[in-house]
Amino acid sequence: MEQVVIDYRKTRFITSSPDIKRLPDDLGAEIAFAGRSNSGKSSALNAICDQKHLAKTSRTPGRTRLINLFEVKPGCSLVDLPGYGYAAVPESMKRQWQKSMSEYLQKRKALRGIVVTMDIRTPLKDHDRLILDWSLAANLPALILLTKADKLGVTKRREAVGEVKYQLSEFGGDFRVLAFSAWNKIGIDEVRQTLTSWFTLFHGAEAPTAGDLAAPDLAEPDDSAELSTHFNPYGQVH
Ligand SMILES: Nc1nc2c(ncn2[C@@H]2O[C@H](COP(=O)(O)OP(=O)(O)OP(=O)(O)O)[C@@H](O)[C@H]2O)c(=O)[nH]1
Ligand SMILES: [Mg+2]
Repeated sequence: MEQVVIDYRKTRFITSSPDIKRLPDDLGAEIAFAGRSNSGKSSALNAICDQKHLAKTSRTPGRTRLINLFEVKPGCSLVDLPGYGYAAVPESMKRQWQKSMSEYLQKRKALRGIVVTMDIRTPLKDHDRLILDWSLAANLPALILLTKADKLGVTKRREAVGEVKYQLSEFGGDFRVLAFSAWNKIGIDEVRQTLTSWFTLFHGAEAPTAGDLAAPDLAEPDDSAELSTHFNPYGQVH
């Protein structure tokens, strides 16, 4: 098969939306970046696209509050989602972000795969596990980026990747785990290759996924009952 090359540097901002109703038509192929607040989603997206200010980044957690859509080429887009697990925002605002994120994951037919970012020093928090479990149940491929890998030496980095792979073996899924640094450009080529394979494999095809499966419940334990009917692999009633 002819090798497809996608030039991620051509990626351009299309729109920001508080909910999926205001996104462009649900066509083509989209790959979403999900992860805890401040884990480096927006920075990863910028590094992959080799552009400094495509997605807004910040030292303050909770920078990305809307669903942000970027077009790589016609029919292929990257989506920067609001982060989860950030405590210091008003409850109502948190609910709104989580709702828009869950809604996107649950309903967007164009979704072809997710990139889950986790700080390499603190991977696999509860909500990360929930989202990975959900992706498995939804039959959606997931790529795990252990971000800020520049904070560790090569040996520790390798150990961290090995540990996460080991922990995930119990999930039974075929997750790809990469050490990544937006600052030092670690893992960029590998991520691009994976994204390109998802875009080409599933382009134009029906989503391999989500169907009617509810999105992961990423609400905090004291969050609104409205979200509590969402898929929860651990069976906890929130
Ligand atoms: N050392 C290091 N810091 C990074 C790296 N990538 C991101 N950061 C820092 O981590 C912080 C958060 O980065 P963002 O990309 O805004 O994180 P985010 O996941 O989009 O955060 P929210 O939008 O709040 O959910 C910023 O201070 C970044 O400079 C990296 O590769 N190495
Ligand atoms: Mg962000």
